[in-house]
Amino acid sequence: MTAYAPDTALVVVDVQNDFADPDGSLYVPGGDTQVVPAVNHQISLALEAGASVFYTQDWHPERTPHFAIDGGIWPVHCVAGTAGADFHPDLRIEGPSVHKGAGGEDGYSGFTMRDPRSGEEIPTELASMIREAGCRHVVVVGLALDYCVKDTALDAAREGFDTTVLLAATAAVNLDPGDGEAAVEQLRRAGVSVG
Ligand code: VGL
Ligand code: ZN
Repeated sequence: MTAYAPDTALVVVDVQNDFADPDGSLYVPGGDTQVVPAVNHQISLALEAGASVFYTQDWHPERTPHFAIDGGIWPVHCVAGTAGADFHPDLRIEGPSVHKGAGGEDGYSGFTMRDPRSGEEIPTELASMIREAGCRHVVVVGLALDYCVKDTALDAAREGFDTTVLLAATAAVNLDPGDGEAAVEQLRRAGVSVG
């Protein structure tokens, strides 16, 4: 259980239809039934305590090396401006959203994007938004534990934020069974609290 305070940022990762709706192209089991209500509960607790809430959205062009059709590993998902990229309709929206990947960048973190050609890491505005809100603690929830939640939390810790991932408010893709558990191990080794 996390105590929220005014210097906490709750980062809600990629609770979008393609991940959270059973008809989405990259549905994460439990995204709708478990994750959306659990995330909404965290948003309520955060707001009651005066914490800030931020969102990320996976936001791809129609063609990108992120997708299997162009050499990546994923089905087409979260194409900018489509219904699949919209927030799940039941998600409470209480803060700004950072869109990642609109220029065809790859990578999973809400804090950085990777240029698929040069491999260069490009920061998003998320870290500065969190700092400008006066936050030192970051709580990460949303989808998916073994990709965007993990990489967002690892980057938050690298940025120097005291970082927590709430397992009850996330779920794993588990492309390989055990990916979710491996993600938890990796997070703990990096000094992220997993609760
Ligand atoms: C994600 C796979 C591909 C995520 C994004 O939000 O975890 N996973 N793109
Ligand atoms: Zn993606």
